[in-house]
Amino acid sequence: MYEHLLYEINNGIATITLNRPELYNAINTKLTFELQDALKQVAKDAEVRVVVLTGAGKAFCSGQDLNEAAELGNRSLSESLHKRYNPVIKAMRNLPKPIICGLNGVAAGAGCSLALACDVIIASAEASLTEAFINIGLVLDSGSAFFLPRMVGSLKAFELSTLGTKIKAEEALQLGLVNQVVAPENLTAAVTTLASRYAIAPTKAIGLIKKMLNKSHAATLDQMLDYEAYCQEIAGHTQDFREGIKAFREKRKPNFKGQ
Ligand code: T3D
Repeated sequence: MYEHLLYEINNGIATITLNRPELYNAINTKLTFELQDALKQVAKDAEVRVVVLTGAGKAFCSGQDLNEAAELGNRSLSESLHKRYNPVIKAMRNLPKPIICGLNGVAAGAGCSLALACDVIIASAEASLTEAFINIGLVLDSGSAFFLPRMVGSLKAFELSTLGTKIKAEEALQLGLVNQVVAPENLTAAVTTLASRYAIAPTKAIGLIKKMLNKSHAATLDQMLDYEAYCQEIAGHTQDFREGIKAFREKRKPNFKGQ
């Protein structure tokens, strides 16, 4: 189906694997458009209730393919971001379903941004993150300038993005850049355990919570109180809410359908 992505769906979990392992899953033009397409598929497929994003081989993603960048020569990077990268990040943040990053190895440049745009990051102890842009004379892009200071604070964000150093998984955990660090051999199991939990969760409510948290970055308390009321009204009309109440009263586990 795709040249540079693996895409599979199992028990409500869509797994998208960046698949150019020999180049540490560097992102070329084709891969960005394939990723845009895969994100459209997971958005419209009601069977999908959670997405896992991971990389094939040793790395998660090394960012823009620098061989392609050299071949393309002098071009507009702004245009490249607007057409290729930004739609991916927007689609990830607007997807009303959780996205779990299975951080299997290094994430650099736009690859780091891709990881930070996920809702949950579970890292292998061998993984690392690097805002590598500065190492080639570029600035943060693909959302890193948005996500990084919110996750680590402005002092640390300046340091990490101007020095381009590699943040190892354990340090990333201390900084609040990843949710959990596991032994490399346990990564798939840890990701699958969490994804399986989301696959039977009240998906509509999770989608709404994601929207609320996105919005809260730029909202006042008054605006958020109104937005909470608006979203709760929607959640209150879902089948899953009815099932949640019923299951509570019947003293059993709810059977959420994501509707
Ligand atoms: O459109 C636009 O251009 C605008 C968008 C820009 C967004 C960006 O992402 S800019 C930032 C681009 N990425 C980088 O600058 C990262 C470059 N790579 C690295 O810094 C390092 O390779 C890593 C930190 C990712 C990993 O280091 P290490 O020592 O573990 O591995 P390595 O030996 O450097 O790399 C392994 C192989 O992957 C190697 O190939 P080889 O020599 O074994 O045949 C290396 O060339 C290749 N590779 C790694 N990153 C890229 C890459 N090939 C192409 N493009 C890459 N980005």
